[in-house]
Order: sequence, then C-alpha cells, then structure tokens
Amino acid sequence: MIINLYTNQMQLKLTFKLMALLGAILFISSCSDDDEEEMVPMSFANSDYQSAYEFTLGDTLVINQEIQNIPLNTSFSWVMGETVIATTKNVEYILGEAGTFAIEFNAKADNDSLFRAYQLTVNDPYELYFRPKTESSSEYISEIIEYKPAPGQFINDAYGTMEAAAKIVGGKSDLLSLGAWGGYVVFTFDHTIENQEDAKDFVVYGNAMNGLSEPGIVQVSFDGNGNGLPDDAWYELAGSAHDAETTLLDYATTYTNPGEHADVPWVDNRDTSGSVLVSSYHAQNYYPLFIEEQEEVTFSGTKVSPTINSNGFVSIDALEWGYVDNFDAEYSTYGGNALEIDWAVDADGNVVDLKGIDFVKVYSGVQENAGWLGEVSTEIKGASDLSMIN
Ligand SMILES: [Ca+2]
Ligand SMILES: [Ca+2]
Ligand SMILES: [Ca+2]
Ligand SMILES: [Ca+2]
Repeated sequence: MIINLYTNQMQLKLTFKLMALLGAILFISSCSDDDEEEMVPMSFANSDYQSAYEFTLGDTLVINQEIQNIPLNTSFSWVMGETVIATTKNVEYILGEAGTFAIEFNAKADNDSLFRAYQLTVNDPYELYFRPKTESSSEYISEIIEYKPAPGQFINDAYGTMEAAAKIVGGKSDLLSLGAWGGYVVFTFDHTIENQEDAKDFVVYGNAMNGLSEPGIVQVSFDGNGNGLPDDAWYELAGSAHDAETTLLDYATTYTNPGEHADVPWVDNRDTSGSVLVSSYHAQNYYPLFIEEQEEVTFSGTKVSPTINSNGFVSIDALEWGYVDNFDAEYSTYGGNALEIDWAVDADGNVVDLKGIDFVKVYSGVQENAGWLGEVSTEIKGASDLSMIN
C-alpha cells in the first residue's frame, strides 16, 4: 500500500510536470506566431514601376511610393546624383539643373529595407529651342501673331485694322493703334531675342512726344515647348510704375459694342464703369469690328496712371522707364523705348531668369479720356532686336 501510495504521488507529480511543459510549449509557440506576423517584410505595392522620367528645367519631379508593411522607425531617402533631395516616402522636387541624373530611393528599417533606382533627364528648353540670329536674320518684327485692340478713335480706321497691323512687320515707319486700356498686339521675330547681360535687349517704336506719352505695357514669352506658338508662360516687364500706389494689378475691363458711332461703355473688375468717348472727328464705330467677340470683349492686365495735365492744353507726362510709346529720358536716343528682359516678373511679382524671348505682347496701359486727344491709346510703329542695331 505504501509503495502504491508513493507510486500514485509520483504519477501525480509527473502529470503536473507534463502539463507545465505542455503549457510552456504552447506559450512559446503562440509567441513565435506573433513574431512571424510582425516580420512580414515591407514591399512595394506595385511590382512594375516607371523607372525613366523626362522633364523640363523648372518642372517639379513628383514620385509617390506605395509601400506595404512599413515598420515603425523606417527612414526614407531620395538621392539625385550626390544630393539628398528628400527624406520622405514621396518626393516633390523642383528641378533646377539640366542634365541626366540617377536617382536612388531607399527605405531603411532596423531589419528591413527597400530600394528602387530611376533615371531622370532634365531638358533645358533654351538648349532645345533657342533660335540664334544668323547673317540673314532681320532686326524687325517678322510676324504679327494677334491684333486685338480695345475701342478707340483710330480703330476700324487708318491705324486700327488688320492691314495696319501687318504693316509694322519688317520696319518702323507705319503706325498701329491699340485703342483704349487693354487693347494689344502680339508679335514675333525670325530669331530668339537674346537677353544680353547688363544691356537692354529690344526696342519698341512709338509716336510719343514730350507731353504726349501713352504708356503701353510689355509682356514677353519664350517658346519653351518649341511649337512656334505663344502658348508658353508670359511675363510682364515691370516698369517704374509697376508697384506704384495708383497702379492696378490683376485689372480687367469689359467693353460693349454700341453697334454704331457712339460712346463705348465699359465696366471693370472693380465695379467701376465708364465710356470711351467718341468725337465728331472720327465718325466710325470705335468698337473693333474685325475681332471674334462682337458683343463684348474683356481685356486683362495692369493699369497704370500717368499724370494728365489739363490746364488749357492737355498733356500726358511720361512714366520714368519700362513702357512703350512713352517719352522717357532715353526715348530720343532710340526713337522708341529700349527694354530689358531682366525686368520680367511672374504673376507673383518675382523676377524671372529668361535667356531669351520669342514673343512680345504690347497692350495699352491707361484708361483715360484726354480731352481733345481722345482716349489715351498706345501706338507702336514696330520693334527691333537691339543687339542688331548697335
Ligand atoms: Ca538684357
Ligand atoms: Ca510655344
Ligand atoms: Ca494714341
Ligand atoms: Ca501715342
């Protein structure tokens, strides 16, 4: 009996030990299951990816990575050539240098990592599309791309027709009126006008005289996509009055066709209205009858306000510099206004770096009825590449 009792106790102890061991094994095995779940390596959601990119200088490179199972404390890096351009999962980077570059993306965790390589080509549009002048290049305008004057006393008449616009090609002896504020002409040359360093670059000829300035505002554009069309970014040459208190930026005015010889009503985007007043000296409808918009037309840009003196004889003072048909200090030297491409600013007023320009837009910068002078309206007689006339 004693032996039996002893044996039973032994069996009981053995059973407890086995159960404890089993429990431990179960515990360990369940723990190792959890570990395996956390150890699933990170991976790209997409196995195929675009590895080669082509951009234009100034574009923004954007690549978004989709990655699964990213462990905590994972660090990311994008290296372009030798330069770290981002330390985030996705990259957004403005390309400021032309050339061909290798890009490496790395994701690194304690016991895991991912890698991808890319090839990037950044094109300089000036290298691709700059049209240098040659022996046979003309210094003058080669083509009128668009002529859309605002209403004015010369519009639909001698100086305000499509025929008049065509005449300022190739010379500087004919006159083209742009009408009241906003009316414009867009032209090009047979080569790119180079931005000469520390020197003005092109001249626009007008009919300004002392006391008779009608400032026109100039915008420029480079054919950055090389298609020969002015569908690229435009930049305004910020003349001396660009930041003046009396200057209105983001200005717009809509003119309505009166359908006859009558004052042409307008309303601007500041809820001001007025009219381009007709005179008996010009008996035609002042509204441009050859443009597409025959009900009403809207122009937009900057409005400047030169001083108009009306003590007896009306006269209009020149703005200091940077405008067309404007009798500034240099006007007599050039017989027109010499302009600097470095004056170009973007819509936020930031200076832009242009190596050359293909397209020029000139628009009337003033909205005033100046007594016997009629509406203040910019006239131009042509334009030339200043580097070819010195
Ligand atoms: Ca220059
Ligand atoms: Ca273009
Ligand atoms: Ca005029
Ligand atoms: Ca004039």
